[in-house]
Amino acid sequence: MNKEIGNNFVDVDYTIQKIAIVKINRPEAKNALNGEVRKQLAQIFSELSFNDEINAVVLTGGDEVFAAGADLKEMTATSTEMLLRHTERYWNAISQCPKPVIAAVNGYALGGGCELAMHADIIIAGKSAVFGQPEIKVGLMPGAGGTQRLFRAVGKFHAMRMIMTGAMVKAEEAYIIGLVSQVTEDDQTIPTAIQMAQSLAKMPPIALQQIKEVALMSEDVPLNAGLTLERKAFQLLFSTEDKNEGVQAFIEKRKPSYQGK
Ligand code: CO8
Repeated sequence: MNKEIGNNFVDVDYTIQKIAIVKINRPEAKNALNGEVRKQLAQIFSELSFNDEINAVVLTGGDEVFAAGADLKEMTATSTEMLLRHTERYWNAISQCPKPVIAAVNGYALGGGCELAMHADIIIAGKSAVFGQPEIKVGLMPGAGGTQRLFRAVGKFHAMRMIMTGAMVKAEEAYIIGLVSQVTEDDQTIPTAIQMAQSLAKMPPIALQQIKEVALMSEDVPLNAGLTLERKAFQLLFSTEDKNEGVQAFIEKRKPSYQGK
C-alpha cells in the first residue's frame, strides 16, 4: 500500500512488513523543506509513533538528494511571523518518534536537510552524500538543531568549522568525524537502510524504545541521573514477555519470536 498525503510532497511506503519508508518527494526544488513538506513529515511521524504495525522507519529523499535545506523562497517572514509558525512542533513530531529511525542519505543534506538527517538514530550515507550547514552564507544560522545536535555528534571543532564557514562535508569525511553511521555505494543506500530496518523490526520493540529514550536522554542529564534512568529501564524490561522469550530462545538454541509485550 502506498499512502499519499496532501500535495504528495512526502510518500510513505508500507509494503514491507513492520517498516515504513518515508520519502520526501520534491525533486524540482532539491527536496527543499517548505512548510508543507515539514507539516506532512510531522503528520506522518505522529501517525507512525502510534502505529502498532510499524517497528522501524526509513527516512529518505530518494536516490539523488536528501534535502537542500529550508525553502529559501519562504524566508521572507518577519521574526514574529517566524515565531508564530511554531515549526518546533513539526520537528518535535520527528524527534519524539519512539521507534528507530534510519536516514538514508544520497546527495545534498544541507541546512535543515542536515538537521533532519540528525533527527534520525542511524544515518546511512551513499558516497554522493554531502552534509553541511550553509545558513551562514545566506545571513542565517542553523535553526533546527545544527548548533546542538551537530555539536554533540561531532564535537566542537568539526561542528564550528561546518557551522561558521558553511563548509560542505562529503560522505567519507562525515563518517570519519562521526556524522554518519555507515557509507555505502549510492545504489545501496536505501537497500542498506531497509535491510537494517527489517532487522530492527525483528528486535524486541519495547527494549528498542527504551534504548532510544534513555540513550537520547543522556545528552540532557548528568551522568548519575542517566545511569539511574538506564538502570530503571533495564529493570523494567524484566517484566516483558519478550525478555523471557529472548532468554528462553537462547537456552533452547532457537530464533526468538518477539511480540512487543
Ligand atoms: N530552497 C528553495 N529552493 C531550493 C533550495 C532551497 N534550500 N535548494 C535548491 N532549490 C531549488 C533551486 O532554486 C532550483 O530551483 P529552480 O530550478 O526553480 O531555479 C532547484 O532547486 C535546483 O537547484 P540548483 O539549480 O541550485 O541545483 P544545483 O545542483 O546547481 O545546486 C545546491 C544544488 C548546492 C543544493 C543549491 O541549490 C543550493 O546551494 N541550495 C541552497 C542550500 C542552502 O543554503 N540550504 C540552507 C537553507 S537555510 C536552512 O536550511 C535553515 C534551517 C533552519 C531551520 C530548518 C527549517 C527546515
